[in-house]
Amino acid sequence: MSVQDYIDKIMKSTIQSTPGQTEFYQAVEEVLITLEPLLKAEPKYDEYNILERIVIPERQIIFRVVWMDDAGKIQTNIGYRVQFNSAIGPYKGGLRFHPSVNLGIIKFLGFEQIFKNSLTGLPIGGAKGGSNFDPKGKSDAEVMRFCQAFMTELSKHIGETRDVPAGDIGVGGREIGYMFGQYKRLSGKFEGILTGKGVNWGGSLTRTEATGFGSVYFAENILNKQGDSLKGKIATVSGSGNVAIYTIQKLYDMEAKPVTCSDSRGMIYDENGIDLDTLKLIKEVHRNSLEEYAKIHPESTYIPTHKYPENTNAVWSVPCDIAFPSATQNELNLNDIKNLHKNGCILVCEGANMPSTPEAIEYILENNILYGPAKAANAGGVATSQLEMSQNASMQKWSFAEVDSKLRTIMKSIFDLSYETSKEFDDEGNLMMGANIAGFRKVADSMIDQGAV
Ligand code: NDP
Ligand code: 2IT
Repeated sequence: MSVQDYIDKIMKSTIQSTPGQTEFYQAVEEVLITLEPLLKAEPKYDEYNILERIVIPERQIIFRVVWMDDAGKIQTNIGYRVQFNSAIGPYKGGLRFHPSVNLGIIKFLGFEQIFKNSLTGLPIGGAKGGSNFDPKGKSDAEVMRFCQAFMTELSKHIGETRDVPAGDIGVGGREIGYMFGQYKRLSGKFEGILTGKGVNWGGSLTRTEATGFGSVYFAENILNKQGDSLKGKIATVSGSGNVAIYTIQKLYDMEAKPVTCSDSRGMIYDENGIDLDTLKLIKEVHRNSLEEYAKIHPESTYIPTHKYPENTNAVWSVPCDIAFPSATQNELNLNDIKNLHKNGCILVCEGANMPSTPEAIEYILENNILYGPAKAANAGGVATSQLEMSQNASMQKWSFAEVDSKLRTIMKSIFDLSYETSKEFDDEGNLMMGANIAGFRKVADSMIDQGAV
């Protein structure tokens, strides 16, 4: 069977056996297509049925989460944990709380996590979980009761050498705290079963900042290779959550100017550069809409989402040198990348998971726009989570500077590995191909070593 037929066969059986999981198919197809040169060079992956195995999670847990709201009414949500692949280490990956969450979304995230975690060079397998619970508009007490109910079931499936969840969209320090507290109450043990913990109770310094910082370090590596740097560059950033905020912060450290941010309701364009203190106050402290930013900075522009021109994201119509999609999947489409290209954007660096549509990626590659693919560019978060696990296991606490320096080294090594792998397969600089092949190869070879499991 030709490699193309092998890939088609896997896609077909995936769609047939797991109907309706659109985002999952998108993530699988992207990886399989880029693996083509490796599969041609190494027939052993076909012989050992690696593709057939790798697209099926080792285990998926789906459960009912029942909790009581402030009015005394019983509420119900669905909880998920997809333990995708443990070939190179215990399952590791975030939890997403957002009304859009379904099994297909958790599976796309879990599948990508396998290769991202492998790329970090650290011993962590791939997983993802979450719930269709919407933390927006809920009181702290409601969020706490939900988190406790969620952890009551999840606790049966995790452990510090088994599966270590963390944050993602809608899950930050507050949610990790409530879940950690509940795990401790149930088990009677103070264990590193989650990462992103508070720094007073087992968390690592720099974990909060790590994904955004890492994404900017990755962009700097890409530019350095071209003899360029971030200094003086104008950047557009989408999102205004954990990843976006610390992307913006690190861009200032690197003497670039971030001029946009966004949330689900709208976007801000501030030509003078986004005011980080105001952004943190609105989003981290008050959990409010970005509309508040324009009230504090009347010179900035606020555009509500419903006013975006048909099928475009207003953030990507702002002229920039570099774009950092850092909100959610499929937030940058073909129209958006054409707008960016027209306005002189030279690099797209993905802080979010799968933020660019397949058509946008095709356009990026065809037009030689520099590209930091998500699995590589946003791996700083999970890498630092593993540093948190290391500190927990050895009962140590490292300084901010020490963790930040390790993070920077890891991002450089992910860049180098992706770059060298792209060269090995005669497509120098195609980091998407390089990252996917490098991430896959280590996991696939480990699966072969471990036999029929
Ligand atoms: P947060 O919940 O902290 O922030 C998410 C941001 O994106 C918010 O501004 C939110 O707006 C916006 N957003 C979420 N969903 C949508 C949507 N459907 N449409 C428009 N805007 C939306 O999440 P993170 O910053 O942690 O995550 C952002 C991205 O980065 C995700 O793709 C995540 O998977 C990825 N990621 C996160 C890592 C981490 O360590 N946290 C690590 C690697 C990747 P609003 O405020 O209105 O909700
Ligand atoms: O997508 C991701 O890499 C994350 N949400 C972070 C996962 C982790 O375990 O820190």
